[in-house]
Amino acid sequence: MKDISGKTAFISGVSSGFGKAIAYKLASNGCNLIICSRRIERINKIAKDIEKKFNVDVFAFKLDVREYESVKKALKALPAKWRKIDILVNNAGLSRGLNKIQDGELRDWEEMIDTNVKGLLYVTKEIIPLMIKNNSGHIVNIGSIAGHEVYPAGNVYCASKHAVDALTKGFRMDLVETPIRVSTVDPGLAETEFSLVRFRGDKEKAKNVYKGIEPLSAEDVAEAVEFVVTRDDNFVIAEMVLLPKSQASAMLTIKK
Ligand code: NDP
Ligand code: 8X3
Repeated sequence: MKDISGKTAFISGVSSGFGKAIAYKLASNGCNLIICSRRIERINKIAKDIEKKFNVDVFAFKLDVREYESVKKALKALPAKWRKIDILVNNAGLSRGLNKIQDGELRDWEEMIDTNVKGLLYVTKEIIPLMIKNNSGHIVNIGSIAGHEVYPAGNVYCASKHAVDALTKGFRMDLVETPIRVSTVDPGLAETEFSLVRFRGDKEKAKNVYKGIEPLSAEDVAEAVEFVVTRDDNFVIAEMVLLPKSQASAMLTIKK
């Protein structure tokens, strides 16, 4: 088992859900954190709480992963002590809408592709050179069951997560001659703010998604990421698919 205490993890999308839970979990292993998302007040609060609880250092900043120039600038501006990034968790992501393709909204499609695919690429592009320079690194992408299967009205979200799956495989091939490991953690139904964002704040619709089922929790996903990043250097968990017991596939969930 690899000891990650004193290492540094960069996690995107830490203001809620999986990202937040992953931040607490890695900090509980003694890992220092660089955390970001657009809602800076939430990030600052989380950073303070983690520093107090786990006695680690946290560097928090506001970032919209869709803006390449901001990503580049933020990474270039990292203080020297933060430029040795051992773990990158590409978690920031979202879904917008659940419409048949013929009823889809252009702005939803663009937001999902810009965040889930291009945002992940922008952040990774800036961090890989630092990892290569430091001769170590582990990239963990948060994919989805939607990156393995397509479901009705999931069209563009599923395509974006299939892209994450393809990128994970491509990164692993291209980086095989470097010390950088590449993994993906791919959850099924999990209750976070995901559905609230998908339905643009419609609480009823969001609640209905999880009605009658016991979804995964953000804590479950954080445990999986913890397991992935604490394997020995020669052990790569290429992909890990996580499902709640009542979900057999993206298309088959049993409701009570
Ligand atoms: P949440 O909505 O709870 O969290 C999403 C996080 O992503 C927030 O911190 C949000 O921060 C951040 N984010 C979104 N857009 C941007 C952006 N442009 N720039 C920076 N940060 C951004 O959802 P989850 O925790 O569930 O989702 C996390 C990841 O897990 C996503 O990639 C999602 O696709 C994936 N996933 C979710 C599943 C689920 O059922 N919940 C299942 C499988 C995968 P802010 O808004 O402050 O910027
Ligand atoms: C989120 C899981 O099944 O709602 O990626 O697409 S699902």
